[in-house]
Amino acid sequence: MSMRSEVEKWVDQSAQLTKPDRVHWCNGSTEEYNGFIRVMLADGTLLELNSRTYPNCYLHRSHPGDVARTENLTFICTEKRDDAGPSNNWMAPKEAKEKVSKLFNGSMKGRTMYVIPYLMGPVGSEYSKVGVEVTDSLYVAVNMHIMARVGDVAMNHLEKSREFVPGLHSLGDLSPDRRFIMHFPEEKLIWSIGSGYGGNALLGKKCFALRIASYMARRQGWMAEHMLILGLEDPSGKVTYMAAAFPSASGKTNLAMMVSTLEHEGYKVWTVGDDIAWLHIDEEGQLRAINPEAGFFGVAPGTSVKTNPIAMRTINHNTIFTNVAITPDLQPWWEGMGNSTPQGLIDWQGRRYADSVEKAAHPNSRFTAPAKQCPIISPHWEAPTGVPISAIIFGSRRSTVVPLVFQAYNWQHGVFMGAGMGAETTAAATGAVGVVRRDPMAMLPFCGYNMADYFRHWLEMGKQIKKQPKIFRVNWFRKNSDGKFLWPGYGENIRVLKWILERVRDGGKAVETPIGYVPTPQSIDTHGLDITTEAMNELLSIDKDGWLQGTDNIEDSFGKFGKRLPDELWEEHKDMRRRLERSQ
Ligand code: SAT
Ligand code: MN
Repeated sequence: MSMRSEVEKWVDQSAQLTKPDRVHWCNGSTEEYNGFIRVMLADGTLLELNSRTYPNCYLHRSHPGDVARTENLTFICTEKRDDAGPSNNWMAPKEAKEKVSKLFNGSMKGRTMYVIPYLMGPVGSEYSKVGVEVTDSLYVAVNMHIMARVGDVAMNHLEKSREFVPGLHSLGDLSPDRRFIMHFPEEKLIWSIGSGYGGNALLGKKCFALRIASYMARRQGWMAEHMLILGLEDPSGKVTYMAAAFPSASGKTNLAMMVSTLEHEGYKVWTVGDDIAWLHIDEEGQLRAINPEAGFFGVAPGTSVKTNPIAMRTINHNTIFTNVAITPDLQPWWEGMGNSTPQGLIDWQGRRYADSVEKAAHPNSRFTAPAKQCPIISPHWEAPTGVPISAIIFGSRRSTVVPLVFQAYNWQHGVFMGAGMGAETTAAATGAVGVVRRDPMAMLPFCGYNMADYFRHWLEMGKQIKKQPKIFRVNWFRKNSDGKFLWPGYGENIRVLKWILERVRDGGKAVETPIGYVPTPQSIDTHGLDITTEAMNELLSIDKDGWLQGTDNIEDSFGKFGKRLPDELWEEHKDMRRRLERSQ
């Protein structure tokens, strides 16, 4: 059977279940995109923004109860519960299908089903993969147009790759009581109903490119990671690539698009991706990364000409905004845009904003913009073979304990560092914000199988890489006792990347400490930066009690995996505790 017929067969089955009035196959063209936009403007699901300042930009307001990923309604449905592991919600595949097919039954009646064949990864890359999403949401269709490579390009790739990940999506009634984001990794299938938002609904993103892909990657010997990819150009013009894992809404987009404050010295950043990396080992044993996505689905609040001027230039045309506020002359607005609250503002729910206690833009409001519009997009961002990775960075928000930057002793220690990473929760998922939880490799909500096996896979991959990338931990978010950030962040983070680059090249001064190699305060270039010596010392200080407490938290978190957790990680844990106890 041709691959097209395979896709058709699955689409027919989906249509029989959901009973749409019409089926539309997307071809990915600009005409199609524009046509969809017109329909959405007519039915009110989109509002056109100021065409002078934001040409071809639109606002979508989601259902107020559907504004972020819902981790409690996200399931990994493997035959055996233990294969999903203790960090995932689990349901048996049969039970999941019975339960959710009742909700899909007739869910598209009176509506159109859009069939979206899409390619994740550069055209012509052997690392790229095809998904097919069927959805009754035009909002999803237009977002997928931006976030992935849609249409014939995917169907053509499929003829060679001969494998696709089907994803069935329906808005249902948008009630969280009937919302399920189901993954069947063993059959590489996604079923999502009851949400139209972000990672719940744009199935190419977290559902495929992380949860299903991580499962495939382990079997096939590669890695699917929640990482940005950037190129750091040095004064000689050489570009070194780094991949960095941070939880959602923790500054990946800002780091990936950073305007370096050391540009006059010749240090400059190139963007390859801002959210997901697929990592492969090539024939020479070199780790290489591709960005499977074609767009950015970034957090709007906090994005400004000061914090991320590149993003501001990326998103002022051809962009879809979701749940931001608007000014009376139809310009998008959010908290932290760098100007004062405009008069006559309309909030994210379409109400007049009167300086209420609530935010005008939802804290998880987003922009969807084509990656190619980024002024500093790397010339290699679509290279079929990807870019070579020399450093891996783990980062998260931690107001205390964790220093600005430090380096793991070696790969195994780095895997331990990632696996034990604590992170403060953000508005990207529903639930409390600012609570510290263990978020291994920033993949806690995104690993499609037992994370103990995932750690094992990291350890095994390390053995196969000839020149192992060095592994680092960063934290831009440490605060002093007054609750003020110690580090300026944003473009000044280039100073930390510069030290990382030096370490990659076996330079850069550091001291050996119980937690890893910590830079000496002088080895971070603070030239021209208004920062006190005390602040630098505090940023790089080791809070022994805090770290000992951390090792207890890691013990609890590792303990949940039982015997499946690799012994190597327990050894690293034991060694770190011993080093801490011996230190003064
Ligand atoms: O909603 S998304 O999962 O796409 C964004 C995020 O939470 O990282
Ligand atoms: Mn993300």
